[in-house]
Amino acid sequence: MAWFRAASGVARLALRRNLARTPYHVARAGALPRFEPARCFHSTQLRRAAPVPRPVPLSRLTDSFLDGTSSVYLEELQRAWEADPSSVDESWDNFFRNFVGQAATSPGISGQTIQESMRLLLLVRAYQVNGHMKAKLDPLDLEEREISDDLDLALYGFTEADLDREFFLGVWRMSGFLSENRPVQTLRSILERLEQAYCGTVGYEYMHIPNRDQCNWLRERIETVKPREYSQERRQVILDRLTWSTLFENFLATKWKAAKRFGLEGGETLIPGMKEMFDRAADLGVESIVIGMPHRGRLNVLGNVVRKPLRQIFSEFSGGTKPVEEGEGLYTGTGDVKYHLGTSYDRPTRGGKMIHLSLVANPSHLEAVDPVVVGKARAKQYYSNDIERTRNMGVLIHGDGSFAGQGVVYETLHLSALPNYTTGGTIHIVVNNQVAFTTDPKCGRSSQYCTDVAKALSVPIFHVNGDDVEAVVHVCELAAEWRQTFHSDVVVDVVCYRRFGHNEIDEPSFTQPKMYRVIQDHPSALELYEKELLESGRISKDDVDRMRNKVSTILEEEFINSKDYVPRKRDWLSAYWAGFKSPEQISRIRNTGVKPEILKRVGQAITTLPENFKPHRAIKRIFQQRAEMIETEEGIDWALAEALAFATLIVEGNHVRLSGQDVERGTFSHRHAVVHDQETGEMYCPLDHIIINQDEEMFTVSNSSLSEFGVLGFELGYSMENPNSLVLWEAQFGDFANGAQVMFDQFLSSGEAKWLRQTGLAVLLPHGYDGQGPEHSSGRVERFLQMSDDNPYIIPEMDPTLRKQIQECNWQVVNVTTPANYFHVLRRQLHRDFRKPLIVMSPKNLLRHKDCKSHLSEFDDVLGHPGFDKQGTRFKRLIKDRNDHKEIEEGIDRLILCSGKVYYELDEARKNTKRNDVAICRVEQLCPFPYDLIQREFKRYPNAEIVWCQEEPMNMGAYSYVNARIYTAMRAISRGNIEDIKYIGRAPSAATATGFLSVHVQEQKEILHKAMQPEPIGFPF
Ligand SMILES: Cc1ncc(C[n+]2csc(CCOP(=O)(O)OP(=O)(O)O)c2C)c(N)n1
Ligand SMILES: [Mg+2]
Repeated sequence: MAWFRAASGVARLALRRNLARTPYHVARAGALPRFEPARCFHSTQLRRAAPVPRPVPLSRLTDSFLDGTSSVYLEELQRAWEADPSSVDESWDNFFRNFVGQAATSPGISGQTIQESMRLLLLVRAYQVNGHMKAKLDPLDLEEREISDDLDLALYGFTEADLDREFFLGVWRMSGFLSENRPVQTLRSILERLEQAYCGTVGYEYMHIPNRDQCNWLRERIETVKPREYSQERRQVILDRLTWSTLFENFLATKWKAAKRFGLEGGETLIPGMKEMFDRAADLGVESIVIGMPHRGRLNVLGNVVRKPLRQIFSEFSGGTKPVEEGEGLYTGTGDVKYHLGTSYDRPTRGGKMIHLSLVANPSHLEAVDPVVVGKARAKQYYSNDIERTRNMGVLIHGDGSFAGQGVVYETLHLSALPNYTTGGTIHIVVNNQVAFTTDPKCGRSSQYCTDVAKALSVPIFHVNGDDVEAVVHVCELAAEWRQTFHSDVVVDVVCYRRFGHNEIDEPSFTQPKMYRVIQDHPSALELYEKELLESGRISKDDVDRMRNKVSTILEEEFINSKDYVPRKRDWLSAYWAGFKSPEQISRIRNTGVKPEILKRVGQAITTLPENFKPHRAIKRIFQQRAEMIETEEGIDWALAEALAFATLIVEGNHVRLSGQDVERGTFSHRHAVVHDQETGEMYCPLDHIIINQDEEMFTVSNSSLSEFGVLGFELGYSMENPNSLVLWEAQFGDFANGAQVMFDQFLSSGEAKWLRQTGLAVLLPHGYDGQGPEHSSGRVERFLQMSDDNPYIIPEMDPTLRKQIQECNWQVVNVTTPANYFHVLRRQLHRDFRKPLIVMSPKNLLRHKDCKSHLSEFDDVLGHPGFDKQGTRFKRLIKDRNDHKEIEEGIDRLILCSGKVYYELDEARKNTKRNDVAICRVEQLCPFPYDLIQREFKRYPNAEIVWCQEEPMNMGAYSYVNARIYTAMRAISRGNIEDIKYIGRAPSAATATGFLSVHVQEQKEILHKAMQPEPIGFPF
């Protein structure tokens, strides 16, 4: 056991280091020591003696000192091995085979001691884990990093005398360096190999990945015997691509000296890297790539990677012309700055294939586009039946500051392996220019690398020196290979610099004087590569000049052509959207009623559970009740109405996808879209079984991760791909939706106006005052209404045959009160020739309210059935009073307009007070405002005082929005002025609701009391 005592000391030391190591912080004091194996023995590398190991609790040891997984001592392992050699890991089997029986200090089989063997192995592992710390990543050579002790030879007890000794490294169940089965190597050559593999211009971080096969796959590619070598032909292509990237920026800089373009200078190798990544991905089966990226280098990517015509880019840069559509109007939205626009093109790859690239339009809000890209990629996979997820992928470009700082990055990363959100891996490229606007990394993040957030996932991170274009190309290709092999995310961190200010007008020396002194004299990556190729004789000066001239000439030509460039084709409808209408083309209003026999048939399908299925008793009862509702056609509740909407849309061939926190059961335990067998745990989703051989994903309902920003963004991206889908995101409570505020502000409310991209995404926000306190009462309808762009003082064309009111508005905001109306508003989303976001203030206590029920005849399209009017059965924008009032009711003294569940309380109060002279109308669609129907009701009750009643505080709810519009409606028919609109509701408040139930009850009572008070209501309340 002498060997054991010696070896275990070293093993413990190593394990302690690996387990207890805290993240390194960049120490910016001393210069980065350069490792040169021959000299280092006399300098920094052997300064310290090996520290005395401290005991480690058993619980902190892991299973194998190589894989970092051991919980037993070597002694125990040896006993087990002696009893049965196959009972231990092959690595230990090898170890014991070679060393057991030898004295700890006596030379081993190949002339080395047991301790030395152990130490060597630990040294190799140290490089695998921490080699990246010593990699030469910073092109400016300014970053000062503390190199891990683990890479210090002295720690392992070696001296200069050992350098030329030969050592045995063993055969291990590990690919790469340790598997070559070259029995002996000198310590010098071992070190050289380690330095070459791990400390060159690429730093590999992968040892946090717990999967041995994946680590081995990487080791095979990292620990190669031969250094990377590109053919002459590949080098020419790389040089050509780098020339394009560099001269493109130079060209823009000379033509538009004072324009902001957020140039890529200092990070130009991104372009050859991306192109080579895409070529490799195409070779491996990728046909379509969805790209998301921020401002930096976007024009370069558009021109050189996506291949948007240069003349178009230049034309837009010169101020741009608004697009013209032949034979149609001039709908162009409000537009956006040039570096935010999206586009898509097919580009040929080096391997002779075609690849479709779409760059998603994005706002200034950094990283907000991330989940949108991933959602769009997922939708592409669904529509192209890409079951393996190898034909469509997402690529996200990030900045170093934003990748580390923006929470949505983490939220997006966490979607990556969820069954209903995965895309089989997103490739992330960080353009790490080591500064964020004016902020240094040390002030911008607490982690060592800006990419550390990605270590939450088991994915590799490749840090690469952005000045070494071949290294950038190499890791970009490796990333594509990883993604296509393991179907998971991967990160490429291109460490570069920013040659100029944050934008071209900024002065960077105000804040980073030292850095910019170095940058001033630093040659570009193109100059470095040209020099390298010239010096090695791989290319001639003539070749270089010819390449540069060719690019400059084309840029000039395209610039001249840009002056006459007239954009013709509206660049906003992808193939699936052909025939959809812009806001200026009228879209006929359609019925949303469904044939009674279809309703019955799907109704049965969605209320039936398989025979042998054993649901929870309560669920069984719910499904029985639902079946009865279909059978008797009476009492259809909210959940069944929703399921009927989904089912009928699916029968019509549409895709339905509902996602959000706990949506399968439903926050309020009402939906039960997925039921669980109480014995087997098996799950059954009735909506998956409506049509024969229904594709499992055609109806998707999925509990999401606990994120709003990320998940809403994902669904938004998903919804943009194909119009024949109803995509819904439901918040747990509407109150939480503001965690996704950027999505609402930047994408949902304004995306169409800025980028001419439509979406029919429906957002369900549980809303209503029922005493649950300030964070469980309000979906903040006021915010959505404030963002609505319909003019409060202009009544648009309301004639049903000419009406484009919804098309012209940025979205629809509804607060629906009956199951049938909910059914119709959901179906309406698809039964039209355009798409608009739908914000639904959805109910909580109406889900089980005795009066909140609909008859099946309200869902159908039968003449004479309730809801069927001249134009058929449709969503009711306004529900007139429950009483069957005639066209003119002179005896009504008060007309209460309200929206949402307060209607039922008002109706109840009216019954209790027997106020038959009060009429109550429900404004189901708040935005755009139903002027025609409101005016119809005003005319019906010529003598009534007009009251807006809401349960929200005055500064919230719909009051501010409806007030101006009610006034506009009144004024147009000479019905009064603003002072004739009375308010009933809570007083203004900072919090959305009281936290005291008793106060809530009292407030609610007062609202109802006031609504029914006999005396007139004063102005304003
Ligand atoms: C969410 C968000 N917050 C703040 C800003 C303002 N802003 C614009 S660029 C920038 C710095 C970005 O740094 P980095 O991510 O490193 O990208 P770089 O500009 O260096 O390429 C900031 C803070 C923004 N655009 N988005
Ligand atoms: Mg930066």
